Amino acid sequence: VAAVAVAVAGLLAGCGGSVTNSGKADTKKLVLIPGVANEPFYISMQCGAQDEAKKLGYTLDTQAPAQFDASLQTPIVTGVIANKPGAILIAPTHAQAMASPIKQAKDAGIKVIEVDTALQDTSIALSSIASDNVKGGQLAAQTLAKLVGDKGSVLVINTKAGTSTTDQRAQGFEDELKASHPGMTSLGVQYNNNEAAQAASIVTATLAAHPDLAGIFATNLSSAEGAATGLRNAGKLGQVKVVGFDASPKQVQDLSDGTVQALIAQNPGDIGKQGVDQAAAALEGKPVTRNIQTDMIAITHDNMSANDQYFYKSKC
Ligand code: T6T
Repeated sequence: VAAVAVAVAGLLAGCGGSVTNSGKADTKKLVLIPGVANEPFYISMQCGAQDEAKKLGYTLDTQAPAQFDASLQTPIVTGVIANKPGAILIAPTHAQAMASPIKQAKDAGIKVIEVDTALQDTSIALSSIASDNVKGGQLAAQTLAKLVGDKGSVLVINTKAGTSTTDQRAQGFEDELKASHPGMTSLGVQYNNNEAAQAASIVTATLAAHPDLAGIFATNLSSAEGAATGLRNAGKLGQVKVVGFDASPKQVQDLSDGTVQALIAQNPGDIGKQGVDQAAAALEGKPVTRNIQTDMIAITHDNMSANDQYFYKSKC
């Protein structure tokens, strides 16, 4: 009997989607699907989204993949569709690979808002809220140029190819070097699979081949945290200048103790807040803004105490 009960429960769970699907969407329910769980950028985004949802009378659930990977984010989207929330706020982990599951959400009548990363196909989401990532890459190049005296070879550490934001940052960085910093040579882009340990290994290998490496642009949190570790391991702290994107507690510590020289901090709390505002507007039949840019700032050791509102949170 118990086995039958389990089997029936399993069947019901399997059919749960269709039962709810036949019902109407819960237009007061929002779901945030970040790129990865337990990471200060997305935690800060979630804090901003939660506060705003509460203020506007919505509930907000968060469901995040264990790794920044489309194959892990896809089943989360599929599961969320079955529960029919009014809207999803999603950070797609891949500009193309996430198009199909996210389009299924749209086709099921769920309002789709992109937070931070975006799909290449701009017809699926109603609104996208993000930093100006090309400009962020440009700002990183200008900041690194000052730190290395506008000369020498520099390395770009990126996360995963196909991540819209970090690809734009790398592009903005490379374009700015070509346009305005002829004395600097880029050794090109290397990918760390969004793992800090891989970024550290990239730094070790690059230093072995290029002992005169002048600087590193680390395009996100994992690359910057790992770059700092790699330089520490190699005994090259301070000798190789690092400009990193993001401002996790570890990154802020690295800035404070001089391991990295600058951080381009984003405003993930505001991305979450504005994502909820756009979702609410879409659900309430009000005008929706297709693209919203949130602010970003270059923080150095000298101005860090004045900018602590940009430091990311590890809990709300
Ligand atoms: O840099 C952020 C985010 O903007 C990017 O899209 C992915 O990486 C982070 O989440 C930091 O880990």
